[in-house]
Amino acid sequence: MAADAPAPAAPGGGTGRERNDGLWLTVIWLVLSIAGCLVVYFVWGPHLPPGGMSDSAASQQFDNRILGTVATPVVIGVLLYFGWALAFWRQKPGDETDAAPIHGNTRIAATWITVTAAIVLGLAVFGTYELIAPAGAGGGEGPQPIWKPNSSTILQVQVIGQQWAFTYRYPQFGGFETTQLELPAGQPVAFNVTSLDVIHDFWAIDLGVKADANPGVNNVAYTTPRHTGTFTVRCDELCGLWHGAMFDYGKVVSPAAFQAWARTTETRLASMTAALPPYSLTYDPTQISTLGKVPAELGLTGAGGGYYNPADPEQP
Ligand SMILES: [Cu+2]
Repeated sequence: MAADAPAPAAPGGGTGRERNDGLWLTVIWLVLSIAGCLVVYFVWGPHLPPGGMSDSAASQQFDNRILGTVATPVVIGVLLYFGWALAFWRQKPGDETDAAPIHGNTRIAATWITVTAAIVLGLAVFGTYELIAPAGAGGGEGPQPIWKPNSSTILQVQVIGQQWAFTYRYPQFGGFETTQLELPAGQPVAFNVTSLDVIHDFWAIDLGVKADANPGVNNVAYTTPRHTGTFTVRCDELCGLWHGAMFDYGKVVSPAAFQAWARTTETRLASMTAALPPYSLTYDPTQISTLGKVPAELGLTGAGGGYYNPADPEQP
């Protein structure tokens, strides 16, 4: 059998019409793919998640635009071939003949391997670069991050997860702890993410930040908010009964507004901060003797938020 066999005849036998299916499919696929890629990149792209609220979010949106654009010709090719087969190659009523046997096509095989290898390897290089370029792309990098923002003024924010709330400590402002997450626009932020009990996951969706919160581990993630607004924070690791309720909202404000808020909050919570254990990258909840006063002052009830009392039977 010749290696370079011609394209197989349509199953079910021809009707006498000579139609070059390969040519037609290629032309239609090319036209639809060019149009589709332009629509995906330029029309749909700017609306893809997670938006452009931070540098890592914008970088992820760019990645999604590129990946969507690369996938478009593939999706169009599959759907077009499927539709074409249904429309033109279906079995005619009463036609019992078999389709022509196919024994391979070197040109198609070589093209397939070359194109798919180029796409996969190209995306691997692209993905690696995109992970490194925006200081870790908003992902948790563990306790010793390799990729850091190129800045000497990084705002440190500690994210403490526990069943079932996140609280935030600001070590550069006396180490106060609050349920409010506020960030200044334009300044790089280091999230030091940890947990007091089980594994949680700090996901600041619109900021493109996502880092596991593990007990006894400081997991660092970076981003730089670009403009003011509100963003959603969710726990993204199934962490118990009220996991679904473990979400809140953060704010990006102007640098001046942030300074005012942080100074005011530092002063307002000074007595509570004094009752907290000293700021540390991780905490051992069984060693924390501070009791119910802190959650109460944080305005939290039940098991959520603040440091829990190990002796409290209500606590996990
Ligand atoms: Cu959780």
